[in-house]
Amino acid sequence: MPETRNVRGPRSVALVGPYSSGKSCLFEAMLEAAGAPVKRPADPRNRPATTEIRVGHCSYLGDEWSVLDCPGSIEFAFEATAALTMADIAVVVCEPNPAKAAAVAPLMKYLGDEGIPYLVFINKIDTLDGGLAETISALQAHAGAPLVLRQMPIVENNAVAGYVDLMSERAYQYRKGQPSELIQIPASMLEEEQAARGRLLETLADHDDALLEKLLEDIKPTPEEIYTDMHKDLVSGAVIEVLLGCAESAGGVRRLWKTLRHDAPEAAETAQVRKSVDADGPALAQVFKTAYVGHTGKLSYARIWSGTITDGMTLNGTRLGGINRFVNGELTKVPEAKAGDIVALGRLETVPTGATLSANGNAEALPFPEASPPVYSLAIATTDRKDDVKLSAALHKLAEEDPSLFITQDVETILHGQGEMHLQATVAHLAKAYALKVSTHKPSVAYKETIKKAVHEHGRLKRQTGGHGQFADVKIDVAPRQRGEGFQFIDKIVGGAVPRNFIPAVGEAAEEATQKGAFGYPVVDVSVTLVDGGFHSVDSSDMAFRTATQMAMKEALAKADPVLLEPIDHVTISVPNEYTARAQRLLTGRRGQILGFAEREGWSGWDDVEALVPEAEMHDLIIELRSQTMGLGTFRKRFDHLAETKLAP
Ligand SMILES: Nc1nc2c(ncn2[C@@H]2O[C@H](COP(=O)(O)OP(=O)(O)O)[C@@H](O)[C@H]2O)c(=O)[nH]1
Ligand SMILES: [Mg+2]
Repeated sequence: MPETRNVRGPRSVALVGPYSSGKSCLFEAMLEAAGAPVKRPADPRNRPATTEIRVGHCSYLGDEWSVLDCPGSIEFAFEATAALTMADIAVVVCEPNPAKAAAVAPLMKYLGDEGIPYLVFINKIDTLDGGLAETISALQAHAGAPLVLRQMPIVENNAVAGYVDLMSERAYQYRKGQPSELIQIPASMLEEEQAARGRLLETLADHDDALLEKLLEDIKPTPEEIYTDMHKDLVSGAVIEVLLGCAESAGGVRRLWKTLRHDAPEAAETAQVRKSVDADGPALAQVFKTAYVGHTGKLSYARIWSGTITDGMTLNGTRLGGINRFVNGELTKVPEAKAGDIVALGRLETVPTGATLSANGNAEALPFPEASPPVYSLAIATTDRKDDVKLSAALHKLAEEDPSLFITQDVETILHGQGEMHLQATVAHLAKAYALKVSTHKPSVAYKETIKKAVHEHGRLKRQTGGHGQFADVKIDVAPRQRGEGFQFIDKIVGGAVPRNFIPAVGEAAEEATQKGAFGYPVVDVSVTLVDGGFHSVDSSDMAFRTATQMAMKEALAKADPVLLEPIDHVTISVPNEYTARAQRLLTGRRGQILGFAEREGWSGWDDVEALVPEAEMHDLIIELRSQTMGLGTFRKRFDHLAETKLAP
């Protein structure tokens, strides 16, 4: 049996993996197995998708843990990424179904790239149909290191009844909601068990010459040797340990706990290796989530990397108002928290998500993940205009809580996020937490217009109203410019046909007139040249020249062959290459002009497809892309140019 390591400080494990693989179920089973109180949903088979990190504190065999249940949906990936940044180890929860293996690819790549130790928990083992080999090899195709299957399922009457642990060579029978029972390895499995154990040892021997020598000389390694190798290789990312279980009936959950207990790095190790922080140093913490909770106010979820944080101390210039632990979904106040802990800190009003906290506020900022650029947008408006100020304040807080939400405020207020579900959850939260009635709609496209032909126009204002009249006369040439050149005003007056002091008013009025062209959209890329005009020594004024110019511009813009311009985006879709052709069809179906495709840099088996796509076709692109690529396709876009269009908006 492995010796108990002397663990310093509480550790943290993040449960991640594709949507519906059973993370939330496993979270509850783990807390329950650790004897912590757990709130289960009324109907566990119909639980709503997790959209926010859930934290649970517990202690297992004397070690303290924070378990982080992360959302699986790509639309809430930022929450999961933030949690992973804080965790000592990740458990990638997936299903024994090779067809679903690709869904784990981006996550495994992220974990590998970031050097976050992880193991794989193949959940729903009760649904195993046939062998595990296909699932393992499908997962292996996306993993950056060899997967080592540590357990073999024991199948009885076509159902998984338990497992053989290939490291201890012991067999266990699952007992619903109870610790598994030690049994004999079924005789029929012995041969297969030996072969599987051989594969496990060979993989470990790839990183341990002493073990390799023993294997070659047919000497049985000691259990301690194997456990030490597994721990070392898992922490360094050299191998990925694979466990099995059934979260629903708590099968394999204690085995998972014991593995975590043995193999997860200590908080101090994580601090040192991944954060370059000395765990014995002064108080240092990092905020990974911000939430505004009813009357409690602002809560900053933070992990403490070194030292001790006590209630009431000053962090980054703000006085701490409460340290809370997460017990059974409720907050419990504690006087202090020490290195390794994950707690919710109260009332750090000026502290944003991602901030590094220290007593003097001068600590070097620890890295924090950046949110993916938004892929879906919705315009939002209050149903009652007098709520506008309230909406704006609420949105500000929402954006602070959720760094993957972006807000722009121009003609419309637009929410930009990670998908339809993400923005729906945002709007639902807005309605609930801020009692705001809002409606959402598709954002309008920023059409522009321009002209195709140069025209000459004459504008003349002559008005006699009683004594003092108004007079101005302008002759302008209005001509198209190259796309992107913008507006230009040229003054060609010679001999004082229009006095100097009125000319700026003509220029300003000409530019103002481009705000609304023949189709009602802003006019871009035109030049206006003042060539001639006339004035009256008493009746002329800035005002009169403005009006005359406006009249001339209106006529000119209508006569100069106006055309509508639509914004075109440069779009790069990333997909596993089996979907490349589909992505291209999807783009051409949206009036996209394909520029080409190439291997996605750093992503084996993925392609980037580039195209120019009208913005008017972009609104629900992500929805269709995800539905056609098992949720894996993503894109990024940037404005490219304005193009003439005949489509009426
Ligand atoms: N058959 C089976 N179903 C499971 C198991 N674990 C979870 N589920 C079911 O899978 C669905 C999704 O579970 P959930 O924990 O919400 O998944 P999450 O999205 O990964 O958090 C629920 O209907 C669960 O009841 C398991 O071990 N076996
Ligand atoms: Mg969940």
